[in-house]
Parts: sequence; C-alpha cells; structure tokens
Amino acid sequence: MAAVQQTQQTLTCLTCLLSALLLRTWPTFAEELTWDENGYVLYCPCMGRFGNQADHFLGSLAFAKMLNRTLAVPPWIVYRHNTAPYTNVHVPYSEFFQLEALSAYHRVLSLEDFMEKLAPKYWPAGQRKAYCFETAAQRSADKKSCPMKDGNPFGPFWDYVGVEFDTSVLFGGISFGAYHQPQWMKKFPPSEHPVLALPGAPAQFPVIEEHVGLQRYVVWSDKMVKEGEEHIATLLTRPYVGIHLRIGIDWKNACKMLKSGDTGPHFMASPQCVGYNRQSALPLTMTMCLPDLAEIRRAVKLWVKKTSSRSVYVATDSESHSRDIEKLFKGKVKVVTLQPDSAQMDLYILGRADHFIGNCVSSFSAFVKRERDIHGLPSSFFGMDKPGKSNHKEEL
Ligand code: GFB
Repeated sequence: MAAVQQTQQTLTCLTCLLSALLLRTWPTFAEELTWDENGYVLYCPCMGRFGNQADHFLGSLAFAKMLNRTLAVPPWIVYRHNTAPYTNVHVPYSEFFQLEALSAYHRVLSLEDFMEKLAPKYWPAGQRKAYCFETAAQRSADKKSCPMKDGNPFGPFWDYVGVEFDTSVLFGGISFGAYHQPQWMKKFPPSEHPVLALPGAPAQFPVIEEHVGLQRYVVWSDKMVKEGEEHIATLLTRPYVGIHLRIGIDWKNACKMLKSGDTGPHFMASPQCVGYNRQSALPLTMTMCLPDLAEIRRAVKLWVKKTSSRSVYVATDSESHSRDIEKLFKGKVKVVTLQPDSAQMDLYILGRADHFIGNCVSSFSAFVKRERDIHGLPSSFFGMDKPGKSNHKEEL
C-alpha cells in the first residue's frame, strides 16, 4: 500500500516537474520567433462583435493552414458604445484564450508579436502591401486602393498595431474556400508575397460546418478559468442551467427581418440549430430568434426539471427576467445574473453549465454551443428543445 502511495507521489511530482518545465518554456514561445518563409496571413476582425469575430477567427485559422502560412492572430475588437471614452479596445487574443493551444492545429503568433518582433526587419514601413478584392477597392477614391483604414473599426485597428499601407494588390474571381487553394498559391507565392494583409477575415460568416470543430483549439486562458471557476463556486450550486437571453433592442430589430420571410431558415448563426444544409434545414421561427417571456419560462422550467438543477445562470444583453424565473420554482432554485464587465465571463460560465439554453440565431450563443459540443455537454435552444445533430468533421 505504502509502495503504491509512494509511486503515486513520485508520479505526481514528475507531473509537477513536467508542468513546471512546460510553463517555463512557454514564455519563450514569442521570444524565439524566426521568420517563416511560407509567409503570413494578417487580417482585421472588422465585422461584428465577439461572436461574429470568433466565427471568423475559426475560418481564418483554417485559411492560414490551407495556404500553409503562419496566422498572425489579431486582438479582439471590443466596442465601447456606452462607456467613455467610447473608443474601441483591442484585447490581445491571449487575454481570453491560450495562444499556444492553437499551435496544436497550425502555426500562429500574435499580431502584436509579429509587429514588434518581425515586422521591423521583414515587413518594414514603406513595403507594406494591402490585399483586397477588386470590388472592395471600388470604395476608394482612386478605385485602385484597398480601403484598409477607412472608418471604424478599420482605422483604429491598424493604428493599434502601427501600420500604414503603402500599396495595394487587388484580386478577383477567387474565394477563401478550399476550392481556390491552388489559385491562391499560384497568384501569391510567399517568395513574392510574404505577408497577405487583408481588410477583413478571410472566412465566411457564419463559420462553415467543416470548421466548427476548430473550436477545440480555442482554450480559455488560465486567468479566465480561475476567475470563472471562482464565480461558479461562489454564486452557483450544481447542477445549474445556463441561459443566454439575447433580447435587447438591436436584436429585436434584427429579428424583425424574419417577419418578411425573405431570410429563409438561414439567418446569421441559425445553421447551428436548423442545420447547415439549406435543402433540409428546419424552419426558423420568431420564437427561436426572439423568445418571449412565456417561452423563456417554459424552456427554463423544462430543463431545470429534467436536470434536477438547483440554480439558473442568466447571461443577458439587457434584462435578466430573474424575478419571473425565480417565481417559477417558488424560491427553491437560485437564479443568478452577474452582468460582468467582460462578456467573455458570461461565455465561460455558460460553457460550464450542466445544461445550456441558447439563442439559435446569435453567434454569441454559437460560441457556447460549439465549446459545449467539443466537451460533450448538452445544449438546447429557445423554441427548439432538440436541435438537429451537426455532422461536422473533426479537423485534426
Ligand atoms: O457576440 P455577437 O457578435 O453576437 O454580438 P450576436 C453581441 C454582443 O452583445 C456580444 C453583447 O459580443 C456582447 O458584447 N452580448 C450579447 C452580451 N449577449 C450578451 C450576454 O448574454 N452577456 C453579455 N455580457 N454580453 C450580432 C452582432 O450579435 O448581432 C452584429 O455581432 C449585429 O454586430 C447582429 O449587431 C444584429 O450574433 O448575437
């Protein structure tokens, strides 16, 4: 028995030692940068807020791998429309997620490191080319320049990394999909075009089914895990149901578009629950886009009962309806809403719930759903208790 304990202790110590060694080597991840002769992809995550940027990120990661170029991972753009000084904040990727975890899929470095450690020598000022679709250049005064820094968030983004563009390279007739891989390689060999700097993400929105599984490489940073786990431990009692209420004014306006019937079942992030195939997609209802209080109460009651939950976590873009939800359970279930400064904390807590009820159309919910799928955790949507199974391929 003692021998077994000793072996276990030795193993634990070895694990500690290994972890310590690994941790010691991580800081050098950025320091030992050498130039990649296969070239780089740089882009601005200039469309939408976090959920949109995350969808685009997965596609961009796949695009960089497809071209065998290193991805310069951009910071997240956080918009402060309601807080002074009202300027965008650029949050380095590693604030929320582990940059190193992406390396299991493909070569990456942060855009900040690229600019600080590589650009001065290999992509110096005066030689910075912008790459964009001919159609995008039509927006510029001379119709030949990529509108890299026109308006917000474009200008502030490239200013954040200190980039002015010197010339533009236009292209047309190609997409970011796998079908055009040979054309990209032929048109832009890294020897002549080492840095492909793009005005937007080289990806589709929403993320295509094939790339959904790349979420597994998006791993929360230690800081987020620590803070998130502390919140869960202090505020919630397991099992808990996490719900995402996307019901604010901008969302009400967006969902109005469903009324005309022009959108069809594919509207923003909805393929996540109606299915990716347009032909076989399930109908998308108004309740799925904008659940009313009756639907919120119905779904929460159902899943709290099914999972014998003892608390409910409400993440919301506006009101939490916590009183209404509390009333459903006559005080026996604790209802918690944190309304944290960073939306990512809501995402973390939703991701760790015993059951998650999301909004089918929201890419904010989609982030949570993808992460939960990776970990085999159950999810449903308002207006849809049993979402269709996704058949996305595992990308490894
Ligand atoms: O993440 P996101 O692209 O999802 O944008 P959608 C919604 C943003 O609203 C989030 C805030 O990034 C958060 O900043 N937000 C929404 C929340 N729900 C919550 C929540 O439960 N908790 C917290 N803390 N914050 C798209 C936008 O949103 O909606 C597009 O990206 C456009 O720009 C469209 O506005 C109508 O896909 O839901």
